Amino acid sequence: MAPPSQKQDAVLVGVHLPGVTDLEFASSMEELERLVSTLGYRTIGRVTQARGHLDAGAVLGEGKLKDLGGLTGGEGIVGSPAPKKKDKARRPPPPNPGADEEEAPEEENPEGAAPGGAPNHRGEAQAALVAVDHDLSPSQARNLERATGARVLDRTGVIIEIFHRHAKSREARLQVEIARLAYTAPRLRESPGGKERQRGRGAGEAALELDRRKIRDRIAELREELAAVQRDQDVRRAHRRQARRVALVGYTNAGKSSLMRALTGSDVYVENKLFATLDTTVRVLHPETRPRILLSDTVGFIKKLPHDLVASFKSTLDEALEASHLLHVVDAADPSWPAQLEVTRGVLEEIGAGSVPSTLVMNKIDKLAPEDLRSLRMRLPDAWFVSAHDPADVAAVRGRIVAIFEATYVEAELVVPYDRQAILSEMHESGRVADERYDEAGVTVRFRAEAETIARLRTVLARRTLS
Ligand SMILES: Nc1nc2c(ncn2[C@@H]2O[C@H](COP(=O)(O)OP(=O)(O)OP(=O)(O)O)[C@@H](O)[C@H]2O)c(=O)[nH]1
Ligand SMILES: [Mg+2]
Repeated sequence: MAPPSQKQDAVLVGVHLPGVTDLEFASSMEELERLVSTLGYRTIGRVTQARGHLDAGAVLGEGKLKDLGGLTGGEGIVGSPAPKKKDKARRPPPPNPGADEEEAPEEENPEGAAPGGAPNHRGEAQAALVAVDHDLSPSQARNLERATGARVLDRTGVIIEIFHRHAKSREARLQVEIARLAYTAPRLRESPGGKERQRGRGAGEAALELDRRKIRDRIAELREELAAVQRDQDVRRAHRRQARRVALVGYTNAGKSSLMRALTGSDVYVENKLFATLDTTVRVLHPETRPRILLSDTVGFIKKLPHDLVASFKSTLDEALEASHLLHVVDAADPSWPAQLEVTRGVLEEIGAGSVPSTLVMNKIDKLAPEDLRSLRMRLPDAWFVSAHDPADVAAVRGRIVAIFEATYVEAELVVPYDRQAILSEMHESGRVADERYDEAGVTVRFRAEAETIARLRTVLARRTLS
């Protein structure tokens, strides 16, 4: 999906907590910046602080909160009056999200001013979004909104927004909507200065409870719809189950879709953005093998993937989980690849794919210095080292995929009578015909294929010969 045409500004907030290394902290902030950019915002500043814990009130200490307010046009104090402007961004999605309208930042903020309304007294650029690299409690989020006058999203909120905007298939859209509502329900509150306030606190609470109930009902409805969509999917999947399947899995932006394109000659979506792919796509390995090998491209993983999304995306990934082999793609040029590798392994375990045979594919080696590549090769002797942009590497990957399947082949010699040519063509379809000799009884075929295929063909041949 195209990003909003008019980029808006964001400020990132990170607290460097004890036990987190400098590299981990830096790469986490870097990743947040990319997530925010995927949402269509430009990062104009970062407010970071080393602290022993996250402040229960507003995450940051007083001084840092003031700095943050300076970047957003807010007062920078928790006691600031709630912003008056009726800003959709700050409000939860409507309890009936069936309409499912796009929430592009510029729509929320047509004038391009900070949602707080008041212009920054220094007349500087004001950020409309504060993205916090930690999970926020509803009250921390509210306090930060008060102090900054900006929209506040935590990491989970940012990720859910991205999924919400990018999900295309019916199934993915339903899954994201469920995750989004589940995330929103506890964060619902009376809108400040709204009608409920005037009607008195009791009425406000009742309205809030009603909204929450509507959300719960809506989630139940969506779950039913999802179950129906998934039943359809299962039927379609069952038809494909025969085929041999390889799934590309890995951290977001590792290069899965790039490899998929190169290996299948297809035009799946590739972008230097996080979560470019949200749906599983299946294509045939190209040039085609006999029998065909199918390749699936899947949604990328990310650290702290909201648990709800892991659960809901499990079914998007089911397709991949049925693969007989996983290619675990890693961005070898990203210094935090070891952590990304661990995250991916963790999620694979969580969704029950931990035992599917897999091969590590260290991608983007064109970006590595020769000495770094050498030491990586020594460290990971079983991994494949490739650049998805190098046709020779891609051809090698294809060859290795084919070899994985052919390694399980066994060889047999079958005699096919001349009046059974259909069987001969089936053999060409389902395995590798090494040699054909023509004699009186028929064609003697030296054939390599999976043991079950050979057993099946033998049965077919024997049955027809007897009759
Ligand atoms: N230099 C270099 N860049 C690569 C390579 N492979 C992929 N990229 C780039 O990395 C970025 C991400 O590639 P994608 O193929 O979209 O990554 P992905 O793993 O599908 O990402 P998600 O769908 O977000 O999970 C794109 O800008 C690619 O052009 C490579 O081998 N070398
Ligand atoms: Mg992709």
